[in-house]
Amino acid sequence: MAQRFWDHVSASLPAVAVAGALSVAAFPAHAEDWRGWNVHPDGYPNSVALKFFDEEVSEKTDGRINPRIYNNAVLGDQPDAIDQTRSGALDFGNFNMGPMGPIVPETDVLSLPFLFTSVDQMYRVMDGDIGKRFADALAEKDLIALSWFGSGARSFYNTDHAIKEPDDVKGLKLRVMNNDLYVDMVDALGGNATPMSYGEVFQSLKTGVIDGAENNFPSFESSNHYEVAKYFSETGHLIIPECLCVAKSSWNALSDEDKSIVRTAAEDAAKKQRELWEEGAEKSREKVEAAGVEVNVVEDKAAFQKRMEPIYQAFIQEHPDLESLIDDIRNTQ
Ligand code: GTR
Repeated sequence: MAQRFWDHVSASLPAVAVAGALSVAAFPAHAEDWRGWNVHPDGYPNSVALKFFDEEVSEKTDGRINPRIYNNAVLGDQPDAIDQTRSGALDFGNFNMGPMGPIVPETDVLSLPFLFTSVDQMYRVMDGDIGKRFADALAEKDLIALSWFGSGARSFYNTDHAIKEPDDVKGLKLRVMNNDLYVDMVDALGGNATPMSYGEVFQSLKTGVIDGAENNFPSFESSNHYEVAKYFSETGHLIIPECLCVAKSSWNALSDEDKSIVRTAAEDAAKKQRELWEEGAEKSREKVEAAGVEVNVVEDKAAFQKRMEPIYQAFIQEHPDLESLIDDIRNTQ
């Protein structure tokens, strides 16, 4: 895929930037060298699992396929990377289903606040028939979802005060991922949502362009947002799965034997990621608390949930065909 990736880069960047990218990334020349996207830094649970995937695939295919994950979103921000993987300019990536919604509407179901009651329930859903249904919807948009990673539960954090009840969100400017459902979610709480790429959040918090954002403990910590936002309130409003997705064109170029090796490696990488997540989330929590972040438990989650009802109503009105999918997820024990 090297040639197509290169064409894409050279078509979209000025010559100086292209020369810079060449010297920084030193793109390998063989067609079987796979380039993968990851937003997180080295050491993050997902990054460790993705590195394992790289090594496992290279080893088990005797070097026929050599995936290499590029951390820290150096290959672009998430919505661009999803597009690039769909077109085959990138070969694989670890994508959150939040920014996937605008491309694969079915996955928007997973961005409905308080849909899942626990991370374990989310795993059970995604590992079963419903997960296959999402994988089919992604495949129609040229993404082959091989396994599902977790990303804990997302909560609000900000620079000003603890959020204990919905009205505490009033007037706060909060960064959200690129999906209108999150804008509606923050609106419903009386805040002002600002969709923005992950990489811009730290500076925006620092300069006061935004007052806060929402994420899980590992991201709050590894992005250094905790250095600026000292109030983390455990609303746990979103539990969103992430895929290890391969570009359809890269997938179709594999032999059946290699497909099976790559799929198994992706499934094993997901197992690893889920294990590492538990431990990592606890460590991140301890680190931010030690750094002076005030973490508060939100007692009355039902009050937040209640504010989300109009979002569900509007969603079902717009996508009547997805109502039974919401019910099926809710009914999964
Ligand atoms: C992280 C997630 C990333 C990205 C990021 C964000 O928790 O793992 O894929 O979606 O949040 O907020 O942009």
